[in-house]
Amino acid sequence: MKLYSFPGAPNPRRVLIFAAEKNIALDIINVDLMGGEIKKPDFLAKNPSGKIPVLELEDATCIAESVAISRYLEAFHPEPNLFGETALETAMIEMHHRHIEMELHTAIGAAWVNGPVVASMGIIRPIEAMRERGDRNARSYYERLDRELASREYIAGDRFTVADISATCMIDFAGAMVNLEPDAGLTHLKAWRDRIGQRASVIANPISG
Ligand SMILES: N[C@@H](CCC(=O)N[C@@H](CS)C(=O)NCC(=O)O)C(=O)O
Repeated sequence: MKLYSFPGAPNPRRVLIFAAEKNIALDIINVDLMGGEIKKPDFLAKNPSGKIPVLELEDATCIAESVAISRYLEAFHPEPNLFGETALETAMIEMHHRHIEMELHTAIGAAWVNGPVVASMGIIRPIEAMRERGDRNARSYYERLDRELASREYIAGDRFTVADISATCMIDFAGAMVNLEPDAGLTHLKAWRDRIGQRASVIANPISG
């Protein structure tokens, strides 16, 4: 299986860490993200959204969206389970994962696309009020996570799941590229990040690529 990726990009990194947890070997193809390769017809035929990651199967079927790819991998490699075992656990992981994606990822994404790095690429016109709101919402979500992680070890409960992968990839990206490193005073969030950072799957797939 081929994975279209880019070193350090947060969404492909979610899949790389997920696959590493399950010891799944992927054939990594790094696209020319800056050169606009993923907006050209050849790549749009693989993913009409023009984004990575994309998983290409042996028969050339392409799966986009990091969660869809991860679910596919989990179906074929169920161990270790990362999406939930029982009905209740699956629902709880899904709930926390959706909160991370729809609230934290959205906030960091707004701060990123309206921030100085994207502005310097001249791709879109930044809106400062959107950057400020994304920044505020991300920091407020960090505080929420810090409160939640005071009473449990992982994002969705007492074990490592896909929700931890999505959260760590986005927070690492926010710290490295969006000037949104969590405050050092958020000690429960920091302890969680240190815990996640010790995993072999995360060490093997650093944010810097
Ligand atoms: N919801 C998608 C997001 C994919 C995404 O935004 N990927 C980024 C790289 S981390 C990308 O391709 N950006 C290029 C662009 O949007 O033009 C997923 O989870 O896979």
